[in-house]
Amino acid sequence: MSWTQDQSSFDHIAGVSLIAGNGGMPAVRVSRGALKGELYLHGGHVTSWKPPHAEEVLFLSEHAVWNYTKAIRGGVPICFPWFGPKSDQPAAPQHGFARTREWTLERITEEAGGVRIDVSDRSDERSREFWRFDYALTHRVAFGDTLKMELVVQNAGKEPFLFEEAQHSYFRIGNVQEVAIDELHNRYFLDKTDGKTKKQHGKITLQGETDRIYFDTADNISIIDTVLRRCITISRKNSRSAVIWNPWIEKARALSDLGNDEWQKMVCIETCNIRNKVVRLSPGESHVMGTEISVKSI
Ligand code: TA6
Repeated sequence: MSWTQDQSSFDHIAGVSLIAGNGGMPAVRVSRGALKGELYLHGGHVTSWKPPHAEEVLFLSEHAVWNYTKAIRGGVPICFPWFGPKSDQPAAPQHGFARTREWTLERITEEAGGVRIDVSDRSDERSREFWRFDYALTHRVAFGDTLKMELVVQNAGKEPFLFEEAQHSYFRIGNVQEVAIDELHNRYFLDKTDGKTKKQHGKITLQGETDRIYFDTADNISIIDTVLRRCITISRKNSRSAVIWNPWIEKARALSDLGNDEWQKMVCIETCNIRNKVVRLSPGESHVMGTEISVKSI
């Protein structure tokens, strides 16, 4: 377990505790009246956010695997430094290694009526087995009326590098066939379920397996959920691509850490910089990509 901050140094912050979470894995739990949240050091991974005025917003699989070998299925996995399979090394972990590394708790502070938790991960011999560059990652997560997550990537080495990144957020919804995704209509996307064909659609609803990369878009995205009677808005900062994913029936069956029917209750809307939007950093430079999630009743 890697804590750089002693529990006594944030004892004065009400409603925050370091816990042995599922599988005994270290996590930070926020419980302040009706505001709840959880962040695992495994992957620097947010698994839960319940704002004071609404029910849980993030989807978490009942079959998620709670050990150090696999990314947690649900919440907000972090994909870095590549997205999907690594093009020149098919045996390298899908979506990069950040989501299966053990991050360090840096600090916990009060922020605007909520709690901010900073966790970090730095390159080492194991990361260099797959990617030779030196990096420092920080995930700054503020649980409050909104959920604000900023992923800071710093080039800590002596040569420039290119990377892809994603906050691969899973949202909890009433029924995937009843939601509409707003503000991406008429944007171009690559359809990964159809040979990566370039397409464009009007109103977005999901009626089958969906795996789309939207490119050249910085728009905010909303999920209109008429079953749970709420609208989730995803505001993005420095993100020029987005992904929408739902595995549907067959692919869900093939995923051992997702229940056979759970695909109906989730949709991934991912804040990212991937494909033609890879980021280049010179030595010493940093890049911040962020997602702020808010919910209102409809
Ligand atoms: O973001 C969509 C995606 O890349 C899909 O193609 C799908 O495979 C998904 O991520 C989940 O990937 P994972 O490695 O977490 O099973």
